[in-house]
Amino acid sequence: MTIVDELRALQVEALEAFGSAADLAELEYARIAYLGKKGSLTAVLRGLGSLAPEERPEVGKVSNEVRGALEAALAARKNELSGVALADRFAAEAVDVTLPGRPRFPGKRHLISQVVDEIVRVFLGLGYKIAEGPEAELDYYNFTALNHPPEHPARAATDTFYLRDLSGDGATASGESDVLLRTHTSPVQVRVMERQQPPIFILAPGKVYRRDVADPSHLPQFTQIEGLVVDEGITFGDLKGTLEHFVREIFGPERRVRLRPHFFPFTEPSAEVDVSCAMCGGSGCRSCSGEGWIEVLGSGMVDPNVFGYVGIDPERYSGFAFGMGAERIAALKYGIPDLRLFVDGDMRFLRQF
Ligand code: 2NL
Repeated sequence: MTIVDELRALQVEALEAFGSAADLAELEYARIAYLGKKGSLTAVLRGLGSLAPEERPEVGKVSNEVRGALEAALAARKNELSGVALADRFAAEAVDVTLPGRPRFPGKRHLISQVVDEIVRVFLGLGYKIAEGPEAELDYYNFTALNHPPEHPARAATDTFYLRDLSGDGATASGESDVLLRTHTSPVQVRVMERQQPPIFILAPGKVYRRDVADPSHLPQFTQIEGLVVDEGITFGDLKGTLEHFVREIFGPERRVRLRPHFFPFTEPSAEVDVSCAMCGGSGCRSCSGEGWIEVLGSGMVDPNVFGYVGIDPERYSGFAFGMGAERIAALKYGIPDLRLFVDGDMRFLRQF
């Protein structure tokens, strides 16, 4: 075989190798094999030196043609394979914009916080101010100034969490007071009356604590909302109108309100407030135990003894007060059968609201 035949055979072989390279890496191997420093074409050209002078022009011409053909074929195949590689990458990274989105559950306010906000808005609308105070409270503000006699059962260590229990009746001769976790937010209102003369229109929402075992209708910690109005000429009619407005704002305009006589140490007279049952409209059903009415809060006219403790003149001023549990209001409004659901932290329940 002449050297020219060898070159032509090499060209055919190399073109075949370039054409069958499946990707850029295989093509690079083929380039090195034929056109590299130690490649087949280079090896043939090295043999040129031993040719007879009259053969050289012809062989040189053919070898240049072969090199040119191989380089052109290599460039064309490289171009082709790069296009394929890019198309493969686009296919692998493709995003199907027609797929439905994955559902996300961003955080939200707890149902009790939402209900407290809703109630707060109703009273802000009536011109009330929000009042706050300590959760660790003095016995004096939680019980004594609220007209609880020393032997009142709510003061027992079985009903109230004591943080500092000095003597058993709330105070010592030195004037020190027991410290407890407040059992209602009334002490917040006592503190306001102590430093501010009427007119007083306040709402006191906050956490309160009672030594109860959790069951469907009791929690050892819950959220109380109390309201207090003190001014000249405040009557029981003002109390009733205020509570009717509140009930209709929170539960709906068709609900009726009923006041039942009751007793609280800090109000006289006192009344419990019932709302007509949402389930039966008042005729009686399972949800209201056949009563037609459901209790939602306690209320009354501020006892003059309480005014005595805080330095407000009971001859000039009168007032009303009310208190409710936010968890109980939420349970009634949303038909929730067990208050413990609010504190168990089960997201399947909480997410619904
Ligand atoms: C209930 C009943 C009530 C009050 C709270 C109050 C506060 C002051 C003076 C007089 Cl400073 N009264 N608060 C009055 C009546 C009822 O709460 O069932 N709470 C969960």
